[in-house]
Amino acid sequence: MNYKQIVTAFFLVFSLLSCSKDDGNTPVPLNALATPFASTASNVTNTSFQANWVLVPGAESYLIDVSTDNSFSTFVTGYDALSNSGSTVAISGLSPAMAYYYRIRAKRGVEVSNNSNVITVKTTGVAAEDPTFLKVKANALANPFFVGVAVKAQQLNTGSAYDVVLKNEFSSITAEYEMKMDPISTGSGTYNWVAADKIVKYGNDNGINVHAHVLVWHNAVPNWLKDFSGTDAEFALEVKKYITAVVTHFAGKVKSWDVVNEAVDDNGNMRNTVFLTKMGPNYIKDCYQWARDAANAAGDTNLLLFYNDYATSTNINKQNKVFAIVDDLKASNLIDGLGFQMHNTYLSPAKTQMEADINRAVAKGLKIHVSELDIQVNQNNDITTFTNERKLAQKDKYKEIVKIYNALPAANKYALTVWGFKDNESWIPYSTDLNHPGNDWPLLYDNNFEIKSAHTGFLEGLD
Ligand code: 9MR
Repeated sequence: MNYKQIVTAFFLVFSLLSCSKDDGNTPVPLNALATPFASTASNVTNTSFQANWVLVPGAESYLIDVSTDNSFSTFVTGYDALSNSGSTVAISGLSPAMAYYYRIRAKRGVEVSNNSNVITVKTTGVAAEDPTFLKVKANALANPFFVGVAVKAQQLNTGSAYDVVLKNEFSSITAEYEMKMDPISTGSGTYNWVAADKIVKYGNDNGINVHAHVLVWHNAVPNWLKDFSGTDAEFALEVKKYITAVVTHFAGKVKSWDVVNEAVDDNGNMRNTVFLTKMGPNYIKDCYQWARDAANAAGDTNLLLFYNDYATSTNINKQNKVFAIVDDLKASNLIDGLGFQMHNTYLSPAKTQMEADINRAVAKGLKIHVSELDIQVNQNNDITTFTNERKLAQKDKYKEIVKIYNALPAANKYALTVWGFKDNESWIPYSTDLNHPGNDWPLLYDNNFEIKSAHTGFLEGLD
């Protein structure tokens, strides 16, 4: 090779190298396979979609990845580098209402391009709910707790839908109203035990825990006691007689009692009830003492005594007053647990508010009962049907409270009770007590007794 040939060869190599630089710095092979562009999915159904991309010059085939996470740490079965020679492929066998991600690489011989952009596609339809039974999952936890439901005596007939669901799913029951004073107390010293006995027997016969609700509540005072014309001291004796009779009647058959319910007003003061008016501020302590004495006298020294109230997570004045009552009872060893009703909405209370509230009771060594859980999704009456978006928001909120509960120390766990079965039988829709302006869907089962996304959220809270 002469000098001229060497110079020519040098220039040829130099110019070839220059042409092959894509950024001026990094040499890449000539005619490198371009990265394909993934385009939007088409024909989306509840179980499939069509993945699309733009063809790349020189490509012989394409590799398609489909995943349920956008970092592609796992792949949908059958879609890990699936090979295809066209510009579209049908992806099938998917689950309804789920997000999927796909990306494409071009291939020529052994050469494979970079991954394309990632396309997100959500399948249509309604998510299939997890059919696992609540108590089965809760019982398998390292630190299990009771999963409870509010019941009515008429639901507890063997073979009824309620009976079947209850025995499958729940390990605790609370009477929604039939163990309150107004149905039981028919007069001074006279009692109607029929419905309450049926509920307690059902629990006992089926190995289901019974949380008894409630001895003293201003909203459940029978007329004869409301209209009581005796002295205040005689009124107090009637309350004592009632508490003693009822606690004695169910001693050994129920695990716990809500002794006093909702004694604090929303303004953070003692609620102005007939009990406060006639018995004075010490009435709460008296009621707990009478309950404890009756249980002990009947040989039930393990009865758990609870105080129960609502909206303490968002109303700090109320929360403070409740804890002042708790401290007072605790000083006399008259309280074992605190019930947080949790008639919540899909927006409130915030996680941190619930945690702070519950943790105050944990710090006092009390058992925690989330005692009347339901989650409204239409408190502002802005929907007429239960939308998918609200279903998922409600699911998340159920998951959140169950997660908070499940994270409690073992010694503080007692039960998490849902306030009823089916949406259309809940006290929430159109409730005058709540000033609820419309329909709502607050529970775990729909009107047909099908499990809702809320139920799946409950299960996910146990993960
Ligand atoms: O949900 C209960 C409803 O069916 C009863 O008619 C009502 C009166 O007994 O009580 C409802 O339950 C309340 C619970 O006992 C205490 N916290 C508030 C609940 C909703 O009012």
